[in-house]
Amino acid sequence: MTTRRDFFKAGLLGSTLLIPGSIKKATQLLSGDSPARSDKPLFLSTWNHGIPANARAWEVLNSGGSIVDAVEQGVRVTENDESNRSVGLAGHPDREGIVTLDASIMKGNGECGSVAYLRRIKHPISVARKVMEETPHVMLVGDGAQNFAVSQGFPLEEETLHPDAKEAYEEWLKTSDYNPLINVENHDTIGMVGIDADGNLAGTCTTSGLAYKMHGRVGDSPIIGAGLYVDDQAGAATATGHGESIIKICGSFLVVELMRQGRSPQEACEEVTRRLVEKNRDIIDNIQAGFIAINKDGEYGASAVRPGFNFARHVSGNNEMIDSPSYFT
Ligand code: SD4
Repeated sequence: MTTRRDFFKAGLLGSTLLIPGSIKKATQLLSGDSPARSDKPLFLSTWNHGIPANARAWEVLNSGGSIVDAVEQGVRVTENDESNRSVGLAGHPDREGIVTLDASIMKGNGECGSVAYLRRIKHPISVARKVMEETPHVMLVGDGAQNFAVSQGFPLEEETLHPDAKEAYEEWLKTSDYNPLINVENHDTIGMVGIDADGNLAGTCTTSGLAYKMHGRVGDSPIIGAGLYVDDQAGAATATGHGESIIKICGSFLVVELMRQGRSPQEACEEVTRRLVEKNRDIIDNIQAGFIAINKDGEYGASAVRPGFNFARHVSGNNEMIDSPSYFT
């Protein structure tokens, strides 16, 4: 059984974070009492694939792109990665064997766009950006989103499963065990938040969602306020993990609102993780969820329900993985 621990304050003190090239005390990086400070620009991205995504974002910003260009181009690297089973068209399908993609993008001035239940389009994040910039709407789904993408010049890809995803799906079909929970083995959505040298914030989130989900299921990633929220006056946050529990607490919006009220990014992420745990007691033993955040001053934080969540931080030319603190040990 999972045991509750007063991790966030006490647990961090004894723990260390493994970082390529160096080992730092967790308290030096992530602590509710002394916010982790960073120089600007800064990028944070969820999971190991955050490293190449951050590297691309950094490159785009350094070559004159805007912060929104950077976070879009950054996660396109992950959408393109054929070895990734939870982002892009090489991802796991739903229970009918169909890959459907969700993505969102947001700028610190409140402009945002998203797509959900999108098929056969390689870069949903760029379609979300087009929704933001070329339509009077925030969100397009399904056939409408696909038609819009095609009208904007996005190619329609073949609807075939990646061979590894096909093999796993055929294996799953033998039992068709419907378990719409996300645990540590079943993750990989990329969420990225970034801040430029002038304090402009932006964020992106893109996923193929929960493996073997019901056809038509949409997670938190394309829901503004759930999977992503950005406000130049306060900060930016994004989420990964079990989408239903993140939606129920408006997770990313809540992180940003707590930062607006003066909490550090670390305190805000921890408080929202606590809220998620409290509201999802019945399934909490089977789910993972994590948050990362930056505030308008370039301080950052992260937290997760359980161990295993990590994120990539790119600052001052250093791109490194950091293990997130977690509510349960
Ligand atoms: C979803 N939040 O669709 C996404 C999945 C995810 O790590 O983040 N997996 O619920």
